[in-house]
Amino acid sequence: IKKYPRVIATWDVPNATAKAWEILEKGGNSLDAVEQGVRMEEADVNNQSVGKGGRPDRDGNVTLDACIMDKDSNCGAVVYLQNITHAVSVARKVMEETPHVMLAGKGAEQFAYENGFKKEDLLTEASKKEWLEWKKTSKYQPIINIENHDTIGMLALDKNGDIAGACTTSGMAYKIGGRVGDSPIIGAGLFVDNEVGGATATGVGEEVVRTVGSFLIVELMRQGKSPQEACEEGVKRILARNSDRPDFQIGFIAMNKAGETGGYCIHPGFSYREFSEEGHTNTASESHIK
Ligand code: SD4
Repeated sequence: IKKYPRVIATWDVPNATAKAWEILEKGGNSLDAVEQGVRMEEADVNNQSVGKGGRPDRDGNVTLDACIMDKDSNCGAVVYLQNITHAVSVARKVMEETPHVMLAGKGAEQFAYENGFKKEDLLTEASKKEWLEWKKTSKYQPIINIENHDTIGMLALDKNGDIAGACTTSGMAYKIGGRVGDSPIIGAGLFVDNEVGGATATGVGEEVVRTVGSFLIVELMRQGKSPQEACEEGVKRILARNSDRPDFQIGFIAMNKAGETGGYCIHPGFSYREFSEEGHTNTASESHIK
């Protein structure tokens, strides 16, 4: 059995990994696979952590963060993007059509319209209803694995063994307006290096930004750690500056150039999807707290 092509993604996202696999299986490249893969979640209004249907900030605005990175270390990102479902595709446009890496807010939105993206209302009735309910107490307290579940980070190795990654999210529910997390930050929420492999993160983004989590994991793999060992070390680095039993969740996944994968998280409940010649699997991640 060949170790690649292969795709791996955070959380149980079978539609997204199946889409990416469809592209990889036909001989498509890893960049198209991750973009098309995560778009499935962006379009899915039932995923309330990504794209359309995402939970809003505390003022009721849905604001998206996303990034993408290819085998040549080209990268693109958008932060605080409103009214556009496919943030990852805007990020890809930033990567391919501009001399920049990151566009924010109004500028990113304007750039998206200029590139043919259409304006959409991203706040669904379901997410609006939950937000109005939340407003009654307005207590900002992320609930482990529940409230902020399902940000998608995806890594793909194509038939040539080239890696790409993408990460997209509506961020922490009911965040302060303007808040940006780890997901669109290259090195934090996502990092790939075609000599080594890639890593991506989910959970409380502030902790991932502080430790430059995905970059750290790729560097640890460069030094010889397996994807599993590197993810464990990434979580340990976060625990070192918190309590040993923090009340927030972080989940990392990683894949190296040989197609070996791993995942690790703080609390039980995190899982990751993989699709390869070996089949389509959902793996319950090992966790620091049992
Ligand atoms: C963030 N890391 O904005 C994201 C949230 C997340 O599943 O991963 N949700 O901090």
